[in-house]
Amino acid sequence: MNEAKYIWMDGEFVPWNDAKVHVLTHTLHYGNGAFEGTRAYPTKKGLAIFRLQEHTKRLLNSAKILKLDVPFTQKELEDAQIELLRKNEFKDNVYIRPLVFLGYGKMGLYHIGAPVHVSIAAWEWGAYLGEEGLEKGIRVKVSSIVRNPVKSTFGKAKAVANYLNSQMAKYEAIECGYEEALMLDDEGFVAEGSGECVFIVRDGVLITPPNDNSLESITQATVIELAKDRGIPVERRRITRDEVYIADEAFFTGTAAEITPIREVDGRVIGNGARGEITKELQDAYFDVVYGRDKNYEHYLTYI
Ligand code: PPE
Repeated sequence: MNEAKYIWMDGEFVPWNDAKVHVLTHTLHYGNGAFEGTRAYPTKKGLAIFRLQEHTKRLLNSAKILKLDVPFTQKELEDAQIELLRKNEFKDNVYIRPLVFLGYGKMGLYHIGAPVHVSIAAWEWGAYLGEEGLEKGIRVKVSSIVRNPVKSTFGKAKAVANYLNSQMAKYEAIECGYEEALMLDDEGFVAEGSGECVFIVRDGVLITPPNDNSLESITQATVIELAKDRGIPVERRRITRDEVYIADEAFFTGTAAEITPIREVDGRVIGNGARGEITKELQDAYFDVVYGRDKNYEHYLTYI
């Protein structure tokens, strides 16, 4: 773990090693919490947080869905993230992890009345699926674990509890010798990765499923915007597992995963088994945006 100097906890900057909770922390037992994952990149004008407002809004929306009353405003949470990055004096790519959780003081499932806490940690975090993965692509397994169905879970929330499913899918994929899992929805259509949305390319058309069975991904939305800007046609529709097998290109998107090409799925080589052309174009475009090299997208950056 890349430790940093401070973690923000309920309005205070606490030394990294003192950011602790009680073992009877409600969220630890019953899994009701909401989190975010946001990245900041070094630019010519210093460190810049990518789409801070959208990520912070999604955190508050997640909390609303989960009936967690956050005792901070959006502005306060944005300022806390900016200040945290300043205080930690980061030099490299940074991952920011805000968490809304229920603390100590009340046990039992009825969570109303349990104290709501917010913590924000940040640390330097490189390529999520490896530097080599970013360049050469990764090997993926369709998971035996179904993505949390909308009938019984809250897919619009980045809820702590949603990630048990993702964890098991990821574990299974790695145990089977792959690098990442691709989960299907409860009807058998392609949903998302354990922590990423998925795209395929067929005959020059970029295709990604609607967010009925995937997180409303900020990276996915950015990639769609970048593609449209470049005149690449985009379709949002359901994808079947076998359609991924015969795609010309495929890739994952996520804050942590950025744009990671997929070179193989269930033993089927995707396209020519390397990072595809459109994937490369969008990956380059994405990195230009987050590293502050594309003037047209500077409005997505918050310089700290
Ligand atoms: N689907 C899931 C299930 C998901 O967890 C993420 C982000 C996405 C899609 C992409 O969303 P966005 O980051 O807004 O483009 N996953 C986060 C957690 C990764 C982790 O291991 O922790 C992330 O990328 O930050």
